[in-house]
Amino acid sequence: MTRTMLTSFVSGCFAILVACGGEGPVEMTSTPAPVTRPSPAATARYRVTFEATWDSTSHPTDFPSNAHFSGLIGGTHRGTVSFWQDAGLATEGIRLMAERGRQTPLDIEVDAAMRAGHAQHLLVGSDVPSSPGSTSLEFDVSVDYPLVTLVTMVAPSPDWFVGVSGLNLLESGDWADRTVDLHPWDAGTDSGVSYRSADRVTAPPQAIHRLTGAPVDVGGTVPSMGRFVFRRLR
Ligand SMILES: [Ca+2]
Repeated sequence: MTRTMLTSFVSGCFAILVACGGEGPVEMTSTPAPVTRPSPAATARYRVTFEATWDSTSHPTDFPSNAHFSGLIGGTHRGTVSFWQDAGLATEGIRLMAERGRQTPLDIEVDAAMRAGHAQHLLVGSDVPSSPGSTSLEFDVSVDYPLVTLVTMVAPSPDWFVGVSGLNLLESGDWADRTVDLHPWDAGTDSGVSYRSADRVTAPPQAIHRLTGAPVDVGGTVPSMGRFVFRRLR
């Protein structure tokens, strides 16, 4: 093979490679492997269990004798709405959930989102009257509304809460089981510094932020106060 022939041969191969790459499977003679992309069921049913682990061992500083969590409240929704987020200001519903453990008016905010087409189901669960303890709640989700927001007040506390915001139960194209460790948030509406601090309105309100330092930290890190375990039932 002369140099010219070799160059021509290599150039031809290169041209074929480019052509094959550019035209895709049209020229392929073997049967292409099917693309395995799970197609999620249109709806799924879940049970979420709130496993509250907050106790005098996990958070020894000033642990209150009546430690508990308020009734779960939240909703299933799509990405066009958020009921709370890191660095955002608390709505009245989030404020009263975090300060008083109330499910209203956060439920009204979810209802409004449902009427506007942003949310699908209101989630209302029971409390954990004494921590450690647990409670669970069943709910439906759909491919159009695969996100879950669910919160509960750390009680007693000024304005501290745990929960998730817009947790996506669709993972890699299918309904997934999820376990989420819950670290406390500060709603930014009450400036109390300990579990039993008297009410002290934060004016102007601060953004929602991670709660750090005493009394919830242990040696500078804040252990989780529990977890949400999401299990698909069907
Ligand atoms: Ca606060």
